Amino acid sequence: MFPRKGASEEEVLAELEEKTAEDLTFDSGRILGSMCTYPHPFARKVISLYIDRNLGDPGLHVGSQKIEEEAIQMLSNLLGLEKGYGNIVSGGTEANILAVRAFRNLADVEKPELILPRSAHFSFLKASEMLSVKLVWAELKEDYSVDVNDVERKITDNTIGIVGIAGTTGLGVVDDIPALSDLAIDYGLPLHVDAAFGGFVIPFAKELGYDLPDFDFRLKGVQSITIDPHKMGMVPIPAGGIIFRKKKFLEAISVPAPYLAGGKVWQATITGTRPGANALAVWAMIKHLGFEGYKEVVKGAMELSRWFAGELKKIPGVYLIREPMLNIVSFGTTNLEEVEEKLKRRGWGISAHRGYIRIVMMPHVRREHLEEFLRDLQEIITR
Ligand code: 0PR
Repeated sequence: MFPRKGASEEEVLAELEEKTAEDLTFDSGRILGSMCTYPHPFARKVISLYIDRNLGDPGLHVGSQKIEEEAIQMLSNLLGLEKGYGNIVSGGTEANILAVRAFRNLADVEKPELILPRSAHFSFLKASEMLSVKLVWAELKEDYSVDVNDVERKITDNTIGIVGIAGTTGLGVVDDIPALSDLAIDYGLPLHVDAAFGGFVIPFAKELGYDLPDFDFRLKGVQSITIDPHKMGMVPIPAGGIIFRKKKFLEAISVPAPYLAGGKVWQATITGTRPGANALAVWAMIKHLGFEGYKEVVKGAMELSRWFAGELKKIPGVYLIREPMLNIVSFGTTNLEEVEEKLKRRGWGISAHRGYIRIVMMPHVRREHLEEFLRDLQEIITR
């Protein structure tokens, strides 16, 4: 019911506290299966300072728009591009939809088809439905990366583009993007890389010496990349990123918004009115942590995941789905569904995929949390 009379702030806050008591919180250490984390305090500060900025009307907030642009350039640089074109958006879903939209709008085919790995995120189902693009699924190999030969077999005259994933949702697998890039060039098709998760991990992990495939604009077939600051970038939700190699992709999805304060403005994002504060927080976090700062975060997360994978292997009845490539460790157990149920009942926020449990070493996950989790797991399994 919409209340006729308002309540005091104290009353409302008390009710909120009571109702959210059911929520799991990141700082409790119980959330182990999420790709989100407790936002960095500095990002929170920036958000609260600039909460009123609207990038949907950049003529009003000219400075903020320039900052968004700088954030896009810094992300482009991270991804091996001197100048990129894109936006800070609401998340990986919007970014992926925008990439498919650009590919479709630029392709001159009647029945557009997109080839993507079986491991692709469900956001592509939304893109498919909204944009009337048929999804053509490519099979995975034994190591759960996409079978590039199968991708090639599935190319037709109706193909508008190819998707590769740099950090799959379930297992954190990085596809063979170099081979996909070569294929894309051979067939004159654009390649989109979904690095929603991996974008803020792989560049740092590579410098730390982890052996991971190239995945970004350094590969000439890659035309667009999704990279989400609200995952490993530690920026508050919503903050996704879409970067295109060329201006034509952004132009292909831009519509005119003629009456705004800035005069005739072109808008490519799905959302109209959209948070400037989050784009500013992306910029501020990159400036504040720098490459070295993010590298430290990734170092901790990668080391923790290697240690955790090793510990899991010691528990009889528990097996890894594959050796982790990034900071995601997924494992199966005997009586998996029962184990999942019992873990959840003990208050663990885990992500139960079909056939395995996914643990994501986000910055809020610490070794002591995982030790407690391992004890619970062992207890449940040996009972
Ligand atoms: N691409 C990939 C590879 C993803 O893993 C995800 C989200 C997306 C795109 C879509 O991103 P948005 O959710 O930002 O639109 N992957 C997470 C997942 O499905 C999303 C998530 C995050 C789920 C936090 C749960 C959670 O607690 O696991």
